[in-house]
Amino acid sequence: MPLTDFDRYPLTFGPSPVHPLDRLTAHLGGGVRIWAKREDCKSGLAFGGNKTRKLEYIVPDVLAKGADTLVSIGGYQSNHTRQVAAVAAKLGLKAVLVQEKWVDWPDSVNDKVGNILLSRIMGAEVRLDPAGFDIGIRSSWEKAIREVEAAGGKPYPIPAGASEHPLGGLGFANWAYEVERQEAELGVFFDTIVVCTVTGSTHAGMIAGFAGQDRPRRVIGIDASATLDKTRDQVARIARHTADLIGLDRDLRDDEIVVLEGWAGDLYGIPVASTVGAIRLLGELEGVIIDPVYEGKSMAGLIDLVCDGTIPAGSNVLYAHLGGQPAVNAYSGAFG
Ligand code: 1AC
Repeated sequence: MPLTDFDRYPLTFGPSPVHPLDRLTAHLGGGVRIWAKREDCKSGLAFGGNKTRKLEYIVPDVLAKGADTLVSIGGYQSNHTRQVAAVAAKLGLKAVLVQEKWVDWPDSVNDKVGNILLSRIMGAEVRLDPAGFDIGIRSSWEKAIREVEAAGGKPYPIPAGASEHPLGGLGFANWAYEVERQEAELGVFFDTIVVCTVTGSTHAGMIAGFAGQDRPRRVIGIDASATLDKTRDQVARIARHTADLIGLDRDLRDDEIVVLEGWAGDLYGIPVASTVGAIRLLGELEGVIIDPVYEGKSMAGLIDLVCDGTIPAGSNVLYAHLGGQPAVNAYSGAFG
């Protein structure tokens, strides 16, 4: 059915702002103009971020099912679980968050500050788990769901990044239509979109949403999972599922599903030199803060793709800022 017919529970202020990054544009040259669309500035919930937009399409199902506890999962510095905690607080529900040790990062406060601190402040029950990184369905999360149930609660399961949720792609399919409306207001066409991708539904939703529009554009996912094949498969699967849900009347082509490698380093969540360089550059030139896990890696990709001409002169690039910056507090060691 058309996207506009899906129930949506508003959790955000409206469209996320779009603005040019003029000093970055001048610094990189290459005849490419760079803009940002700011998921970090879209809601009043715990510093915002991309997951809130996805949760807008999931909350009606939570309410319809009469659940009293959102049960979700991520790494210690998960942005997703922080936004689940915020939404639970706003709705008067409980949140149980399984936080796995997805990243072996040496800052001693990595499990205490940043995103995880915010989740604790918002009253979520945070359960630390020693398991390492994986974007799939996790036994620790399934166990937490069973435990909430056994204790008499009514759990509502939300997988990592809301990505494996059947409605997880809708929020960013809607983002694609929001971009189209903003383009009409701004008098610009973004021929290239750059987005970080790990669990996949942000990127997949964009692909599905843009696929229903008249003018083709390139949606470039920059892998930050360092498990490229898993992320690529998950993006493709969620994009096709979301396209079906919103009634796209054609199959997605393989060339619409672009996940590039080269900026993740060897491990999810570990910043490499290009990540730190990109974070510093955006901070110094634009006063915009990005994070070491997601946006630092996608911005490093954007910089290289402009500098090596892969994104050609004359392009208008829209960089999706997904709002992961609370994690910087847990990464002081990266900035010496
Ligand atoms: C991995 C889903 C993810 C998060 O923030 O936990 N982006």
